[in-house]
Amino acid sequence: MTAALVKTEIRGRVGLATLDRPKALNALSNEVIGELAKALREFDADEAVGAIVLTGSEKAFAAGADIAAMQPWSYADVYSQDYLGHDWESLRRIRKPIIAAVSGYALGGGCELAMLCDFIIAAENARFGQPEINLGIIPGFGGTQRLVRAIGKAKAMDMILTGRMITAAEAELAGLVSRVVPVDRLLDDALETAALIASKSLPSVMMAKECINRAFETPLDEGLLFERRNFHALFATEDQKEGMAAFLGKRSPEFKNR
Ligand code: CO8
Repeated sequence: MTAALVKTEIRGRVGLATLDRPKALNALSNEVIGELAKALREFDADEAVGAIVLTGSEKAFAAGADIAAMQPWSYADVYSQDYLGHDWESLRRIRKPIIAAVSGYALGGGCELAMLCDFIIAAENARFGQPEINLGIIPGFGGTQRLVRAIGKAKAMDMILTGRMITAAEAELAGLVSRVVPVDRLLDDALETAALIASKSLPSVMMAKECINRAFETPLDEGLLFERRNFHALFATEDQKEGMAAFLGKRSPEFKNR
């Protein structure tokens, strides 16, 4: 039996998935992504989990797609296996919030995987980049789309056309990451943040995620209507009654996630 490439555990109400392929700096082979997709789907289906943290090692969140595996592939190989389809695509259908806790390198597919998460907390040593151009290819898992939305055209063009890496500080300034923390605080900070999110009412958390993501897919008019209808729908939950009663009663809410 081969060792797991993605370690999972549940801490409180937080599902923690850790990429664990240290010898290749967590290079994202199909096997790694297959295991990750399965782990995240299980967290998504588990009532005990309210939020998810995805992390790597101190040296690398993930140094990209597996270059050794890709090097010999022909067009027919990547097309017929629908490389970056299937498991890769299924990652974006996870409905619970996912925080990427990034230390070290987040390059190529690693940067794209972090961007696919709902937000990124970076350690001070984090380095983000889309170096595919140095390999004679381009980003293939959302880099040309999500990076532009995250940091704007000028910086995205700069990064993708030159392949240069940016530091955690530059990533924070550009809006790619939500905050930067010391390396030794990264996991605790991400887990505490996820635990805070998991303490809220899950339907409202999931709807908020869905509405924010819809902002990238629709014209403003449609997005506002989508938001308003979901807002209305939350008045059908017990947690809305509880949350507002708790506020008025000057006590903490006890959410039941229904
Ligand atoms: N694939 C396979 N193996 C890798 C990768 C990778 N992406 N990155 C590092 N490794 C391996 C190295 O080959 C090396 O193996 P070995 O010890 O057997 O020689 C080991 O990891 C350690 O790496 P280095 O010795 O190079 O470590 P350094 O500290 O000197 O350098 C770097 C670290 C700067 C991160 C360097 O390893 C590097 O530049 N890596 C490649 C980064 C890169 O180009 N990434 C983009 C890959 S292409 C891509 O992601 C396509 C995206 C399309 C979507 C796919 C979604 C995943």
